Amino acid sequence: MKQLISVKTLLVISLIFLMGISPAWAGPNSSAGCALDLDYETRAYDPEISEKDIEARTQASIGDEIWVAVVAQNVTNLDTYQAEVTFDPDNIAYLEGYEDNSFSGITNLLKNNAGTTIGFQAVENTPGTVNIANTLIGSDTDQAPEGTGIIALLKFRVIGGSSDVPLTLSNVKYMDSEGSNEPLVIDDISELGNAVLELPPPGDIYAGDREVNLKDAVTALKVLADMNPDKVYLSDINQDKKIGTEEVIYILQVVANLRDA
Ligand SMILES: [Ca+2]
Ligand SMILES: [Ca+2]
Ligand SMILES: [Ca+2]
Ligand SMILES: [Ca+2]
Repeated sequence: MKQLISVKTLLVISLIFLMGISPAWAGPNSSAGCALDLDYETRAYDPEISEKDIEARTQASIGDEIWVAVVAQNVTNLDTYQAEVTFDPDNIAYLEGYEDNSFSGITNLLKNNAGTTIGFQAVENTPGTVNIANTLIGSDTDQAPEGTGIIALLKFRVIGGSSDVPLTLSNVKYMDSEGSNEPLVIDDISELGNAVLELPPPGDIYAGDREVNLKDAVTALKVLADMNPDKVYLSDINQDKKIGTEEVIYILQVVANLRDA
């Protein structure tokens, strides 16, 4: 039994984390953090918890593919982690997740000291929640990393919405390389940096150019007339997932300054 635990397999992740046995002792990662970075190309992160190179907001339009880097901050001998990213599945669709990306030169934080990981997963078991987990083979503190780095890369597509769309971290837990000994030490991470996608304003039917003007009204009218106009963005006013007279009226009211965009 002891050996099984020290080897730390997927089984450990699923038993300990997913079944929700809660930790009884604060471990070395009790002051660690986790943040979502909407631009992984800037990643000269501080080893402590900070906002340096963490882009928490970005402009997006319907149809865009968005990469989200999940960043563990200020860790100590990180060995195993789990995290959840939640979102409104009516607004964004989860496409796929990776533990790192050699093409972009991104190595998973767990592999910083030449360690080997096993059991990475980033799966959407329930709509709107991606469960992330990963673990380092063995319990070598020289391999287990310190500081800050990317622990998952998630790809989404924007499919709807016309306002701020949040991506929210929850249920983030870290275990250090000695934490799998008895008693188990798993730290609940409370310093969480969430992210927001800024979608075009309501009524921006044409071009997704973040302006509401007559072109948007004309495009909406063409849609209603089955003329299949170009550059149509579904910017839904009344949540029926289609462009109708409600959108036309709304846009005309904005254009006429009868209401704010
Ligand atoms: Ca960044
Ligand atoms: Ca270490
Ligand atoms: Ca527009
Ligand atoms: Ca509508």
